[in-house]
Amino acid sequence: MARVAAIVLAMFAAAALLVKPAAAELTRVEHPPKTEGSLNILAVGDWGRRGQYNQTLVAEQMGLVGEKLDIDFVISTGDNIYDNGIANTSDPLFKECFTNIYTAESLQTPWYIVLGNHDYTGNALAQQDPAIREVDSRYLSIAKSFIVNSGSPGAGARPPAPGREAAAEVGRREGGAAGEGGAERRGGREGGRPRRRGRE
Ligand SMILES: *[C@@H]1O[C@H](CO)[C@@H](O)[C@H](O)[C@H]1NC(C)=O
Ligand SMILES: CC(=O)N[C@H]1CO[C@H](CO)[C@@H](O)[C@@H]1O
Repeated sequence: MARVAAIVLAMFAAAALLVKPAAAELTRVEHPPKTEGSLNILAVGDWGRRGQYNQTLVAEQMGLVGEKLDIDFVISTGDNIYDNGIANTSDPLFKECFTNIYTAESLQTPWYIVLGNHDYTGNALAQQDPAIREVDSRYLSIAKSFIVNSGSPGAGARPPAPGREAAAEVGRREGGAAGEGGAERRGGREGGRPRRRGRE
């Protein structure tokens, strides 16, 4: 038993070594939990476009659930703007697919956003340009991969209980032309391979 435990521990230690250096290089943003230590989030991806493909219906439900759960932020896992992302930070598609759709009160929180292949086939850097936040301040596509750290107590927040450190890592899912590949370095969750799927 002890030997098994030791081996398991060694494996965890090895895994920690693999993960740590790469994690240290990633951009971090701090998002403290609520004062009692809780954190509620919504995650969404493959949004739709201009409200079509049920995007508006999903947005309305997100608004209701978001209110019920008193969400702290939203995570978007990519394929935000179909078909080919946006062309520049003043591309009207941005408002048509984001600002004008996710209008519910509860969704007026930070959105931590990574890009999908449909975003990369457009001007990926436009979605990560700070100028996009002048169009809509919620849109936090900070880097290709980044860490949203909700583990540290912020102003007014008390330290989270052990095991409550919710370091939600938002990693780029897609390999691709624009990638320097934070996710791949962290153990290749998607092996840098584009997901196989159709146009949606
Ligand atoms: C931004 O992209 C839109 C949509 O393609 C285009 O109509 C507009 O001319 C572009 N604006 C600039 C400043 O390049
Ligand atoms: C209720 C509703 O609008 N459903 C639509 C969801 O999107 C598909 C197309 O992807 C439409 O066919 C449905 O009418």
